[in-house]
Amino acid sequence: MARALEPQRRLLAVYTGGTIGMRSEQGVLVPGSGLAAVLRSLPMFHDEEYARACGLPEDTLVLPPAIPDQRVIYTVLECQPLFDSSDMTITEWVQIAQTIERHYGQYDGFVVIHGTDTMAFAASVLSFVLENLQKTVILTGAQVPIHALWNDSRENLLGALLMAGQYVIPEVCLFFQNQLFRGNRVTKVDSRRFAAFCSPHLPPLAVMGTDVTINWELVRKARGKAQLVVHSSMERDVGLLRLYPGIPAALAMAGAGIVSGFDMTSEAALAKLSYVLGHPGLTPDDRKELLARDLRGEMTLPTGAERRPSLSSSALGRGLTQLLTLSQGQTSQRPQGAALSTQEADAIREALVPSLACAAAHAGDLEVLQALGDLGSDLSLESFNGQTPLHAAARGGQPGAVTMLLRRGVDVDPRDEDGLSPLLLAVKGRHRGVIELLRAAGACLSLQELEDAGTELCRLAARADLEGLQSWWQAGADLSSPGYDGRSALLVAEAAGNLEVVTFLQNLKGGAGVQAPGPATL
Ligand code: ASN
Repeated sequence: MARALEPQRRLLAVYTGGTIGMRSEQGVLVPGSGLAAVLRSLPMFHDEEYARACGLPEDTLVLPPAIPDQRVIYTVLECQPLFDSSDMTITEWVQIAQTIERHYGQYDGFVVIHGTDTMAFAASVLSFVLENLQKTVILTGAQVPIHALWNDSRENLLGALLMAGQYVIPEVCLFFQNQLFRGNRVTKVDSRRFAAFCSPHLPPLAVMGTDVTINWELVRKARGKAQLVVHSSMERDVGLLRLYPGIPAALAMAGAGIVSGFDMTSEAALAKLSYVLGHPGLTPDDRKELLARDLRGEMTLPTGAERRPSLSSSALGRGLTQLLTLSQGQTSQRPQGAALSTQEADAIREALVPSLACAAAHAGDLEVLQALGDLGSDLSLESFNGQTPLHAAARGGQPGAVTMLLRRGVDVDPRDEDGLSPLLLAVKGRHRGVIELLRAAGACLSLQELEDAGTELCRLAARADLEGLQSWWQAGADLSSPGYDGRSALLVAEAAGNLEVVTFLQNLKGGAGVQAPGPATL
């Protein structure tokens, strides 16, 4: 995804209207046709000599070389009619996406010349309509027409052509005033200054100064060789409601259901609603789930929400559960098009249950765990590395899942392929609630685990990790066990001057004892 090095890169510039080409008609600015001819007359936009030598057609222009041995050749496609962007709607934006789709194979990248008034909406809509982009799509426009002596049209358009011509940034972007933004993150903030747009919650993907700086870590990766998909069925009947202090509940349609948009701009939220509600064949739950997901980089999810998707709320989780019920003889629930024999369904079920149960236990997804148990699945089955759902629940620090599994009678002290027990995993994760539950059910550290503990205890004492030491103590470890050099955790803590740890270990010695409490009963 670095700089594209082909000697010639071909772009399609779709001119939809906007101020950039506007001319005055009876004192009023209206979108002006013939942009290609204007660009042809400006040496910064066209190298006539090179074009003639290559025999380029009339509507195709070529930039002077920005770097040696590479040319950006671009064809201007002028829309009929041209728009002031405040007159544009989803219908026109879907048409732009379809134009890109029609020419997708012929060009290396796309520039959409658009009015600024609704460019943030257009960029947001296009980001959802165009799925699996492998090529750069950049919207740009201007505050002052290209015909004016002092204008921003030239640098904005030239910058957009250079970015799309030289780099593969497989997203819908917006270029303005030397900055390349993710399209669904921008909002228009000024109608008079040249810096008309800002991206309040995401830094620019690239900045053009004396050098071009690209923030590659922000740029979305193309999905393998996936085909471009154009979602043209967008719902038009969507609206924006601004919340304000004291807004009446009836106006907020309380009870209609709310899905958090996190840091999405209102432009992106509106476009996403239109995309998700217009997507055919989805249930209301599917739509809610799509709305809550980051689909095109339009919002930043809190890390916890990203890491713990609920299997029960996902189409995958439900589909799998439905599939699993097939082997229970409930053929009436067979999904349309599924033609599995009972033996095949049984084989799939046996293969899937351990991994599904482990994933559900680790995420604390009691609903899926319960559903799997109710199907008669064995919840002590081991997954690929010998770990059981109890291991997963202990590693994930999920007391609810641990309780459910113990109540279903699973073995409390199973060992995985590396000899690790759920209790040891809970200790390593400092999951005190889980440790308590496992100890109460009779789980014990093995002799080997107890022997190995000495060195780990000294390491924790050296780092003043009181919680770590408490976890080992709670799990039944002898905190006076020596480390590899014969010193105890207490000696190490004293030497390091970790007073809190010293006090804790001395109290154990004097009172409760350095030896941990024995297992109680559940
Ligand atoms: N009214 C114009 C438009 O959005 C404003 C502009 O392009 N600067 O088409």
